[in-house]
Amino acid sequence: MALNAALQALLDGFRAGRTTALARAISLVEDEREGFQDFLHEVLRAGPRTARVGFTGPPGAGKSSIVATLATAYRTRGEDVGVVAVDPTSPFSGGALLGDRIRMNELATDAGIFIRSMATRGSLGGLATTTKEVMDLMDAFGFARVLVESVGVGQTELEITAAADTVVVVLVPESGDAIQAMKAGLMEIADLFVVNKADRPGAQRLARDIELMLHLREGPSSRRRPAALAAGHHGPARSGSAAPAVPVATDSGSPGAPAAWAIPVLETVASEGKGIDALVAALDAHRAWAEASGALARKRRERLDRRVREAVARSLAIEVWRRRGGDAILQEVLPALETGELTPYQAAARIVRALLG
Ligand SMILES: Nc1nc2c(ncn2[C@@H]2O[C@H](COP(=O)(O)OP(=O)(O)OP(=O)(O)O)[C@@H](O)[C@H]2O)c(=O)[nH]1
Ligand SMILES: [Mg+2]
Repeated sequence: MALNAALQALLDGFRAGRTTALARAISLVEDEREGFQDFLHEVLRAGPRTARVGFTGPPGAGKSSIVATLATAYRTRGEDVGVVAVDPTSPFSGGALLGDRIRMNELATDAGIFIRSMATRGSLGGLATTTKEVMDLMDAFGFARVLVESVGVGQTELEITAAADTVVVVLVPESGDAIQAMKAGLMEIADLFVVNKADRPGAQRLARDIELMLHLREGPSSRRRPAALAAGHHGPARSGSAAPAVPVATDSGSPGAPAAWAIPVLETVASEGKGIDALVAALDAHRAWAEASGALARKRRERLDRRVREAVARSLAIEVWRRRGGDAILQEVLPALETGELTPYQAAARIVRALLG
């Protein structure tokens, strides 16, 4: 799978660490231009190295504020950060309040922070697939952290967030109670809860309710928090460095086995940077736990499985729509579909036969 000259030049720029090359590589993948799979193949040889953290939660919960503050905190530790924002109304894509936009722009002038907002337009691979590939590109580019923001409402957004190593669910008192979060499927994907806007009434109560809900769901034993974990870990967490000492508590039933992850519920005031240090520590702790317990390896394996299925689905889609005239057949049979002479299933069968034939 040799790259053509233009893509080889792009690859050279990418490997040399030029952010212009990263930006162009992302466009290549987003637009699914000729050779994008070969390009991904080249850059993904090294495998995943970066810590991927996904943030989800209702609109306006403060996800962007948290991501911005976190990114700054990581920068002070000397880590480069890639940010992917999937929500079109996010300040990252310029859709929000002026104050936020100014803050994001300040962030964007830091060479150690690369921000990309994803368009919600469709593609043959789908937004979720493309976003995951953009995370892969940022990983391969060498960012120590990749932070992904998406609004946790639709299946696509949940899928994107679930593709992160660590999932942070951001809630606010205004977003309703813990039961609503549970109904929305957020309890299932959270590795960490953040109750933001803790300067507002109801925040503590919401945090308590989430704790209670987690407690009820998991049972009391798994909620015992290992002492070392609560203390947090402040060392450099660049991947590749030696794994930090990991809190390993033993459940009475299985001596020696790593304790289940006790999902922390943190309170923050992102607009003032309050609680961000604790969030940094909790994210480090989750990373350390995930590495030591095998949870990260398991997650990566599931990711690979899913990725191959997605790649197959997209290759087939490209093949049938672009290369084997699926579009032409569809246009041809549309009138028959409109009159009811053909059903969509018959039309689909005809197109699939054209692919297989
Ligand atoms: N009072 C208060 N306001 C906050 C806090 N954090 C963020 N905000 C404000 O809440 C608003 C929304 O914050 P964002 O960071 O844009 O929230 P978001 O979740 O990214 O929003 P969307 O991307 O549009 O879903 C902004 O006006 C912030 O300044 C907080 O802790 N307390
Ligand atoms: Mg946002």
